[in-house]
Amino acid sequence: MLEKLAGLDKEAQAIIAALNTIEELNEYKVKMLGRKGEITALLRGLKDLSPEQRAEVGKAANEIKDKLEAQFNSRANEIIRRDRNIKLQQEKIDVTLPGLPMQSGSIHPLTRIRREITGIFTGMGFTVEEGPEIELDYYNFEALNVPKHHPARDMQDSFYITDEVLLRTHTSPVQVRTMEKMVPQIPVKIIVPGTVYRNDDDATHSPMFHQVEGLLIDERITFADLKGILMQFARKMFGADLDVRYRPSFFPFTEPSVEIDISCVMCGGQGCRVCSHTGWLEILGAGMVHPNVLKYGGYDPEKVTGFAFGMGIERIAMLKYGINDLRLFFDNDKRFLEQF
Ligand code: 2NL
Repeated sequence: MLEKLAGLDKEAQAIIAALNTIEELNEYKVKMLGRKGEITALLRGLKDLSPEQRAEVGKAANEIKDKLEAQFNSRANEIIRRDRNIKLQQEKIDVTLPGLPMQSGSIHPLTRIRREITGIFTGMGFTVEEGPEIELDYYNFEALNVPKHHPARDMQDSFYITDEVLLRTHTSPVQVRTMEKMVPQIPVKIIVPGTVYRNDDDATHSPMFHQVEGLLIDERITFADLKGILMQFARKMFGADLDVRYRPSFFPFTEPSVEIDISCVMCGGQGCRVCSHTGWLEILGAGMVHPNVLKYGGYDPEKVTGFAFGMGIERIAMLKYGINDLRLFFDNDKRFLEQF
């Protein structure tokens, strides 16, 4: 039996050394050392031997078993290393291939338009001011000359937090806060972008939207200054050759008040669906600052005058990009956003 073992050992060593793949090696390992393997079968025959022989042969068989096990492992490592080297030598990396394009984000259209609007005004000497979105009724309405029972002050139209605190319905309170901060300095020449909230929600109104307002206070500011600055803005924003018209309007915080239209950017003033066949598009509201509002801000309406204006960023963006549904701005559909 010892001889038979020695023979098996010699034969196995030669075969292991000659095997060339992990699969062949595993197959042979099972054949030799597996449950039904040759060495295992031999060990089963031990029970027919005398106790002395059994000890001797058993010891030899276990030694051979351990030795073969180690040889299987070392041959397997050899094969793995060899295959890896072959692969490394064959694999040619073409360092001149173009890289994968970097996924880049894009600027939200409302952000682009806000920057474009504020950029036009900072180019004319205005500075940007920002303020809280949760506001006191005092700054949002009272100091803006909005009467106590004006419909905008109703619970139905504004988001109140307490009787005195609400989500701002326009960015005008920032202008009042800035007047308080700056008084008695002149000029006050500011542009105020920001998020505002009103309680309506349909195809053309979102409960959250964005505004840019502006304010210029100085000595001898007249309606001619308002026209000059806002005409310049309209032409920089929508095109140098467009016409501008001023329609009388009403806001509690300005007197007189106007709404400013530009000739329709879609049809050039001929009349189309976008301008409801009028040839004109409303882009902003404006007016001379009401004396009461100047007083609330701490300025003397006998010494200084001013004009103010406000526009909706969503509306400007829709006109500029030809977007017909307000909700596209807030759906976060990448197919829409990636176009800007
Ligand atoms: C519009 C019209 C407007 C103002 C906003 C304003 C602010 C102060 C004083 C006077 Cl502190 N006025 N803001 C004035 C006229 C119009 O907005 O259609 N906005 C979307």
